[in-house]
Amino acid sequence: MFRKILIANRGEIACRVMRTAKRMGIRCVAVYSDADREALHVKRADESHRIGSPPAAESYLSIEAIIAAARKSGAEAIHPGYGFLSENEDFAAACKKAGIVFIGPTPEAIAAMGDKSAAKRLMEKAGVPLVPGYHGEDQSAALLENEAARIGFPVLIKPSAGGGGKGMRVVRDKKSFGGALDGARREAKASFGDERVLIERYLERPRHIEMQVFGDTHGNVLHFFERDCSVQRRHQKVIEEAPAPKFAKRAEMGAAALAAAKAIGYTGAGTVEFIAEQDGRFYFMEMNTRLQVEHPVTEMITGLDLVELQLRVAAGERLPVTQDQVQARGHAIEARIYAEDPARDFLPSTGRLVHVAFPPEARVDTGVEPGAEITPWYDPMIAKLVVHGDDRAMALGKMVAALGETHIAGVTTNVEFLRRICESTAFAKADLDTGLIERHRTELFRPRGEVPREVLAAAALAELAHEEHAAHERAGRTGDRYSPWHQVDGWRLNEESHHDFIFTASTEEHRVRVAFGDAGPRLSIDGQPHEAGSSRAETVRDGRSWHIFHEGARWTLALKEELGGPDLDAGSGSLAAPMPGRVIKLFVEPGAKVQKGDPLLILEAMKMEHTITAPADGTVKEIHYAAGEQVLEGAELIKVE
Ligand code: MV4
Repeated sequence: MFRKILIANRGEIACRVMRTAKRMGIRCVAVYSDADREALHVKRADESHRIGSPPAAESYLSIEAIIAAARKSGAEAIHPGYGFLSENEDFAAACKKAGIVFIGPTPEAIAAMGDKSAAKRLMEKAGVPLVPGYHGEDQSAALLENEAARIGFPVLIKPSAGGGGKGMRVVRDKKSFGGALDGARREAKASFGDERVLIERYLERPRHIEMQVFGDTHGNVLHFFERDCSVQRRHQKVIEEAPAPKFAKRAEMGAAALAAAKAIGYTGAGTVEFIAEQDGRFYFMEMNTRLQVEHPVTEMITGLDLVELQLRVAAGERLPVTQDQVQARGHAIEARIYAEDPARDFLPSTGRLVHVAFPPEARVDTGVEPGAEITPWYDPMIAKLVVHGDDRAMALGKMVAALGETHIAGVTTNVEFLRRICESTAFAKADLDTGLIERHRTELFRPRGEVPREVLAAAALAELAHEEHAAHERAGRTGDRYSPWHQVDGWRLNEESHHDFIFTASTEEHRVRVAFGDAGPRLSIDGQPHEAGSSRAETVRDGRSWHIFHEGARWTLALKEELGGPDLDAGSGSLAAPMPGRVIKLFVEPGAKVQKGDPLLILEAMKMEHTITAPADGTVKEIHYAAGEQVLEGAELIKVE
């Protein structure tokens, strides 16, 4: 086994790879751009090397910089993670040339699957089912149109060079074919520098189901079952699960995936992607020659560690299991948590993570910690939440709970959106296809309404508690912990015994009054008395704002101003007791010169003695009570000028 590996990636996948490598006693080398100096993957590594400036092209995509870092560190192998250079055949070849093991397939296998059209021809030869269509070299318009008619409308024109849905055109009848072809060619040329297209029968409600495969260098190839990744948004996966629900063709798909992998002598972790019709018929789409983002759901149902297997296979070991030994147990679901704003067309949200808390019950793969920054330079994924249950319903229940306990502040996230998907009837029924989000957009994107009163109440009480705590801190510093100058609960300086808070949340404005009585605080919200409810809320302070996590939603309330609170920096004035009590000692007489902090009198209330001190240097003008006298709430005790 390797003694030291370099991870040519960042974020959660770099941390994920390191977790397994460290468990196996392998030393880990991180690489980082200037934007990632403080990143978690750098902290988690045994050693780290700077590879360039923030743009990926100048760092994480720089083959030379990464090979140089590997040489310098003495790493024997490089794990590419996903994205960046993971499917770059030149990188795999450069590693080989440098005498470093690329933890992945051969450059030839990467190349064979990189050309999507050539891959389909190869798969056709290997007997892997393809969508009925045409993917030949002859690109004359007349021939393509004839092929479309032969396949039968609707058809889909796809760029040969592209994946990911870019430049695809649905054509519903023969007369629109010519125009659509011209458009598809122009877009393919602009996007991929290659105007060749292929034509397929258009599937109206396809599912995305993919098979995890693994090959070793001894000729063994296994599959680790399928994942359903149908819940996507603009070709970005949102939720993935394993096994695929309501899917009866696992064995056939497994056999097809093995045939695909064997056809190219595949080694390492790979994924064979299929599109499946609602009745289960499936067709090869493409093969990803890397570890996938969603690999954890496969790990959760099989109990295998795919990174460990990658390392073993790359080191020349045999796969440690046979196909029969790989069993699927239960159901796993993964949700991708992104720093993005669903209300703003999923615009990435950058900034510092003020607060990050994940549920202990879920597997959380993340590359960030509280205080980390989400920068505009890279993919804004914050974490992957993965749950496992005996069946899909149990896993789904766990996911809903886990999303509700995922509390992130500082950036906007898709957590609530994910929860809505998980709570939707379509997803609960596993009525899956790639159009699920679009079809249910009214339900999934409905506005969430006004700030709940419970949330406003929680914010007001949290702010009050915070101010009280801050007052005690100040009192602690000035040596008089019980001075009412430093209290915000019952003691007021010529003020009423309540606090008013005005909170704003986007266009809303609410006033919360907290009044103090013998039985504890009483709240009123926008003039209406508020009874504390039974729901729980977590509060996180962020400057003059509060983030309130309540029933799966996050609300951010800005404190507009505070009315009726004590002026803690009061230089002079009168001192009033907003709670009833008794003066038990006087330290001064009228006319006495006092210095800031001098004790003036002691008041006893609620079984506690409170020493009242001078707020500033000055002269005692009036004393309204003698020792032993009862004091009513709000009464002015003493006046200092
Ligand atoms: C299709 C299709 C329907 N019919 N092919 C989109 C990405 C590309 N890799 C393949 N894609 C599709 N190919 C035929 N013949 C629908 C899609 C498709 C899709 C596929 C998988 C996952 C999400 C998708 C979202 C929209 C369209």
